[in-house]
Amino acid sequence: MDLSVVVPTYREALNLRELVERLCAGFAESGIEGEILVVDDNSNDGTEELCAQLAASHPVRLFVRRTERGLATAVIHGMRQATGRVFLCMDADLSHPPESVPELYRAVASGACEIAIGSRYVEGGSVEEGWGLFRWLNSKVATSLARGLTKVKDPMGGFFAIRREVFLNAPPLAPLGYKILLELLAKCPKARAKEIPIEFKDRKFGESKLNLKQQLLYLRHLRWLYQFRYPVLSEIFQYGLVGLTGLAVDLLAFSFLYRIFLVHHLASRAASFVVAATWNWAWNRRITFEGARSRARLPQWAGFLLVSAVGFLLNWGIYYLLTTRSAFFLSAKELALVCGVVAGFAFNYLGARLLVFGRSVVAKAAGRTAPEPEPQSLVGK
Ligand SMILES: Nc1nc2c(ncn2[C@@H]2O[C@H](COP(=O)(O)OP(=O)(O)OP(=O)(O)O)[C@@H](O)[C@H]2O)c(=O)[nH]1
Ligand SMILES: [Mg+2]
Repeated sequence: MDLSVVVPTYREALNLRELVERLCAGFAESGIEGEILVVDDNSNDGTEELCAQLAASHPVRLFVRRTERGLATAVIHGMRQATGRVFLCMDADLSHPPESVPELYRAVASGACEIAIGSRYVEGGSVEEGWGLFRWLNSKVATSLARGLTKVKDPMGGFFAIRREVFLNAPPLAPLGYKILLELLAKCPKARAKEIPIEFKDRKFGESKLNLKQQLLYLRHLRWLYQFRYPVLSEIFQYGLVGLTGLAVDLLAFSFLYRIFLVHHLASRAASFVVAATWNWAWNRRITFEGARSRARLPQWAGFLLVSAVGFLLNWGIYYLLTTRSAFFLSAKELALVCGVVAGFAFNYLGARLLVFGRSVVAKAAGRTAPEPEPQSLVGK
């Protein structure tokens, strides 16, 4: 088998016949021995009956997942059953032109690349006129957020061909939501990718399944992928982000106690420190070091407070030492302040990572896997 085309479907019965016929015409014209694997998530819209009909005269196989939902995991499910030398993934709604499939296939089969991407954003590629500003902006923002993971111009489209071995040898895949191509590009950075221009068409039948929930899933997926690619950097980034919110909490708590309850300013300062450190501990436990969430809370909290207090003293102590011992820093107090903050932050982060939370987050990010496939019903051989 040359090519396995995997098509995830949810309520696409109105589009499937045309898709299969146009794909098969392309196979015949280009002399490709191809199969089409439809992975449906229990649409109950006639997809099963239609595939049974199509399978009589076309190389179509249908897999139905009865309980699971999700585009990306459906694609993985299909690719695990595929027999071609090249796998190709495309939408069912005819947005991805079936006539481009042979070109994508040839790019991979010839060895020109390992992943060939049908791209809207390289020269010659296009989207249909009438995309509103919101839709265009949405696509652009989503793509820019993935810049640190891939240089590909259109990693969001979901129309791509991939060499069988690259897929099978990829690290454990755990996509959330829609972005299976981004998952593969991020986890297989050595695979050579090539973008081939396509004309993207808007769907004529059926409804889009891309909703707000999918967009939020995308943000979580991005976080997982950045953790996978840059485990230490993303940990420091998240730690810093939590720290910034902690600063706001510190300020709020201090003003509340000092201005409203008229507590002595030093007592207010000490109390707001405990409140902010507790806030930071809780969010770091939940987000930055989520692998350490199963550990006992109380000793972890106490350890975190201790590390934060030492970090605070270090911060302040360095400022004090620099400005009392050095004439240079005496006239550059802001620089002394920054030195203190950087040293305090570094100590806090290292202390939290090594002493309080442990090192489990990296392993956690690398070890996430997609759910195991459920038993399937099947049409076609
Ligand atoms: N198996 C499966 N397929 C899905 C699921 N969600 C979407 N799909 C399919 O994935 C493809 C892309 O979904 P669309 O709804 O077209 O999403 P989109 O292309 O981003 O949105 P539009 O541009 O509005 O069409 C289509 O073939 C859908 O049927 C799902 O949960 N499970
Ligand atoms: Mg679509």
